[in-house]
Amino acid sequence: MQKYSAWALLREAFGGQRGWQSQWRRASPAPEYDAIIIGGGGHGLAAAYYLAAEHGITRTAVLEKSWIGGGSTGRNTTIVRSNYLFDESARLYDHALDLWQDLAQVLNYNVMYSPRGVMMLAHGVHDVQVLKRHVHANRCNGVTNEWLSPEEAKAFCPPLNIEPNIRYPVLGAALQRRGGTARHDAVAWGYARAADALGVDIVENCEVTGIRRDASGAVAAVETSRGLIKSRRIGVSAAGFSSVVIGLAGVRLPIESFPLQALVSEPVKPVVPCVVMSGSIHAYISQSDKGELVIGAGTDAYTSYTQRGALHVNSHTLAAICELFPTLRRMRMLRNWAGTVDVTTDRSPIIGKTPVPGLYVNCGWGTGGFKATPGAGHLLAWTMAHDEPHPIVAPFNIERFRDGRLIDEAAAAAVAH
Ligand code: FAD
Ligand code: PYC
Repeated sequence: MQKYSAWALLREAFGGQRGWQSQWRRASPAPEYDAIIIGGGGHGLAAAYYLAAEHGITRTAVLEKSWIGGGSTGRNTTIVRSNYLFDESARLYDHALDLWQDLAQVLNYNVMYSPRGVMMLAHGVHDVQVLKRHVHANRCNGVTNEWLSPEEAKAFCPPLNIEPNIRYPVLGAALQRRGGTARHDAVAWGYARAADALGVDIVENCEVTGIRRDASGAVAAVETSRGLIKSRRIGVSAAGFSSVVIGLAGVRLPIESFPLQALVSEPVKPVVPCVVMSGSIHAYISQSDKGELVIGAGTDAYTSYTQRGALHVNSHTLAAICELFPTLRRMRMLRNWAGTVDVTTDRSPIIGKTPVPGLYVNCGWGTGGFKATPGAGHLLAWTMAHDEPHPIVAPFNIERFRDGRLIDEAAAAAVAH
């Protein structure tokens, strides 16, 4: 027979949740919501906003274990683009890009979306073939993208070194003029303020530690560091930690988590007018409106949840940046950091229903989910409200890994991983 300690019996009597001591003091019933979103990043906050604004589901709680926007939303390098290869991805990322156009007006919050152009460099024959394939596939799908000669690339970005004898010669570039940047934390704050105004509760310092299911197997409540909260509709948008959170309901995801690093220089006057990326040399650069050069690397080579990365990754990236932009060689680094990204086998996200009734997931955006923030939130909200996948996200289901219907976007991810 199983033995219980007095503490375990007391905890059981108060519902088994970790915050049971405070429940003892308060002895109030657990609050109940029409929807819960786990994760207060841009995606989760956007989902809560669209649930309220477009589906009338205003009794929604966003539960965030630390502070809103403190995850990858506030750590990313803000690149927005939609030049992915496959038809399914073209629909998904262009849907997000469409929402970026008037997001500041919709939220009445300046998200500083700046379509200054995203240029992807080719350094070898294989790069040229891959990027030209993307240009042609994008144009067939109505997604803007064009091929530039090295001279045209330099005209678009004057500090770029196109000398033929350098270690990474520029043989051409794919340019998406509609791509660009936005201010990452303003996106989280804008969605949070707009959702809050519609009645959504945003609860910070509230870590979800358990997901409870009823006798039929459907979700019924979450256990949190602040007590039990009930809901029959739960969306998980906890990038980097999604397999841990979804695992609380007994579902396994084909996801691995890696650190992804970036850094900024001291601020200087405008010098880099667009975004320049190079997937094959693990480096990319843009300049923020504050003047800092924003530089990023590929993912670290090992799995980790640490949100800090290995030094050699940055030094490799900076060597490549200095070769491509010799005028920047004497710049100083101001700060560096990392975030945790959750990566699927095919480098495409998972959005939709899970095998557990009432439990929905939005994850696996890897190195590229910032650009998707409005679209991911919009489509997750639709899916939760209708209890069926929105047609745009239907191909991005969990079952594709079982059925072999992968959407392999590793080359379009542009950031090596
Ligand atoms: P997050 O902002 O990470 O939000 C998830 C939230 O869930 C976090 O706040 C976390 O605290 C919370 N959470 C986790 N577990 C729990 C729990 N148990 N209970 C409650 N809350 C929990 N993408 C691009 O498109 N362009 C880029 O230029 C780009 N650059 C990047 C550069 C770096 C260095 C990094 C790290 C990422 C980059 N990305 C980029 C990827 C992008 O940042 C992410 O895909 C995107 O921000 C994910 O948004 P999110 O809202 O889903 O996640
Ligand atoms: O997806 O465009 C992207 C990106 C750039 C840097 C990290 N991710």
